[in-house]
Amino acid sequence: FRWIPLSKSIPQADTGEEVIQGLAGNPKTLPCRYFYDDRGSQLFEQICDTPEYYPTRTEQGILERYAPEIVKLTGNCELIELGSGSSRKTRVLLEAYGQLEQPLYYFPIDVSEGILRSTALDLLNQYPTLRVCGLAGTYEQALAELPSSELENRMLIFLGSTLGNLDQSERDRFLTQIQHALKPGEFFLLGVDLQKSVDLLEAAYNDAQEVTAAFNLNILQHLNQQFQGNFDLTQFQHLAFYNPVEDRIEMHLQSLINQIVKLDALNYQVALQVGETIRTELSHKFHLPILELELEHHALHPLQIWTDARSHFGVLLCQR
Ligand code: AVJ
Repeated sequence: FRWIPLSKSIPQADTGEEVIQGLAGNPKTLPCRYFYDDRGSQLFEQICDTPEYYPTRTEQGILERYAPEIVKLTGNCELIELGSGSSRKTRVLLEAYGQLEQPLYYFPIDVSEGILRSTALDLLNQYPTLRVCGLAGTYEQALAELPSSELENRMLIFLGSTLGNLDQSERDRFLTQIQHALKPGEFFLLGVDLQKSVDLLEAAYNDAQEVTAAFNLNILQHLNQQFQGNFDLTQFQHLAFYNPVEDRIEMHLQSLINQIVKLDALNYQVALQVGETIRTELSHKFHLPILELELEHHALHPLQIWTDARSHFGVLLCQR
């Protein structure tokens, strides 16, 4: 089995099952991957450039500083990235691995095919010797179909604290999948957002330009488009706050009125009371010693951990 350059999309009809499950639940929730249609991916890129959203630039700084060390620890390997988006932080790694002057393989995986294609083209222009094969699909789909190695060694890359979007049981399942996808000796590079003052955390999800609010509301637009829905975006407002019991930011969309919304393609409707919320995202903030234990528990052994000077963000290189 070989991946097809430039991009392969796993054709699997989206039944919307998880959407119905989420909206029928108590509390009401939506799977956060529905943020990332092409417009949502663009809005996320804009969030990364707001002054309040510190994670992207902090992680980038750590990678810039320590990429040579990462390369030294792993040697040449194939880079497989889950949730690659614009690959903006990964470019630092591509540069560093490029120094080895050996063939370099990069497999970006993203649910948003638009950003995957444009990023892959861009990278091929910028790094002519790079071999890029993209895969449009979910993490579950991708981990079940990882490319067979051309090289001895592979490294799975999971940056941006996307791990924080999973709840405990989802995280457990995900780390088990990573464990099984990797052969002993292969690597897992993980970026995670760390616990810090509530003010800084809440500001990062309530930026003054309200890009995060637009990003949050766009999930409804995506559902409208994909499932013939009639969500009225002006009848919802963005909420984001820290939940100190669970150590996580929660994003919600709060209904401004009593309303009934239909998703025709799913033959489903949902009633919302004024003030009721749909929880759209969890973003856990990690405590490194606890996370290390959790990784060890999945046979992913942290070899080295790097943080910024303020310990706002952590990058962990783990070996299976
Ligand atoms: C990059 C998906 C982890 O949870 O911080 C940014 C997404 N949501 N602002 C995060 C996000 C609101 C982000 N992840």
